[in-house]
Amino acid sequence: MSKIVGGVSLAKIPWQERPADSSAILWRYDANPIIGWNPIPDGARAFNSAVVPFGGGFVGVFRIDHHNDMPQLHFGTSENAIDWNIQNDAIRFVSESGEPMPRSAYYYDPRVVKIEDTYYVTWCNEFIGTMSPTIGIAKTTDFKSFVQLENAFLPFNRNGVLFPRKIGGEFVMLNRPSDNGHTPFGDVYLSRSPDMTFWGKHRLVMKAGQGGWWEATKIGPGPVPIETDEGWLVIYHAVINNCNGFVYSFGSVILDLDDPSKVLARSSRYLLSPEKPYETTGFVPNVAFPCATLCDADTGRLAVYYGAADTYTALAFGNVYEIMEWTRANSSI
Ligand code: BMA
Repeated sequence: MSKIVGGVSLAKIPWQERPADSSAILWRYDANPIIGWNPIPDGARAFNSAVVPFGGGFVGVFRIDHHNDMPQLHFGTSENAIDWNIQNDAIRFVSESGEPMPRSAYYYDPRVVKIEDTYYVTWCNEFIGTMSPTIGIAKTTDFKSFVQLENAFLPFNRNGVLFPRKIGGEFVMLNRPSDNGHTPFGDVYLSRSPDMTFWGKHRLVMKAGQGGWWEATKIGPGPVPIETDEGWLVIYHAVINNCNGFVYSFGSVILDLDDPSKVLARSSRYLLSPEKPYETTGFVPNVAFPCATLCDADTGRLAVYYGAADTYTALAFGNVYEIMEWTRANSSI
């Protein structure tokens, strides 16, 4: 049995037991969605967002699409990680010297990770002046001041997901090179940096389609990897293109601890795929897009935060140990 490494005890994790009549490996919160339409005066939809434990409670960086459909990042707080108090004003990033940074046209799909004593936010950022996506990075220690660093990559890239510790003395980021618009392809790569500024030593981690049609069109890293003594557990999103367009599900992969460009096991089936009305109906139907987890290292309990239909924020529950076992038992490699 695997063991979570470097995690935190999180007795306050949102939790529901698996329904008695279910054998699902991930099961949905029965009060989903936890955030609905028009969550703040300036914003229409909050989804694909990131939450972390902080200061005895929880904080989040939320993707909120405004009434012009342009996404911004908003800070929020919660006592229970279910009921969120989200600020109406978008996060204003500052430079290392405290000056306001130039505004990008869009900011979306944030991830938040704690590395040593600093929290890093990564997101899909406009490479200013190009309307093309790259990975933005900011750091904070107090969630009041967010210091924006250099973009990680040239266009085009989406889904920058940092590992929660340095590996071999370097920061490591999963990412998904792409093109502009509704990219019809995508594989997962890994890049390393000695200083969170210069990124290189790029490696292919995995290509779309290995496990079947559900992930045939494109894949991308989801929440921050979870360290266990048997490898990094990574939840990834995966897309099929059918007669009605893209359908976004998510699956799991286990990466080597010392060299996470090596895949040890990869699910040949999805963990969760759009089924419920809040997943199949909304601004973009048929999207389940995970960007964060909370994990209790004592029990392995896992709460997965995912955007539903590019409209809602939803929660699903599972157990890290079960998902590790299930990934290996259903591996496509
Ligand atoms: C992707 C991203 C996600 C979004 C998904 C479905 O390309 O833009 O933010 O959830 O498409 O629209």
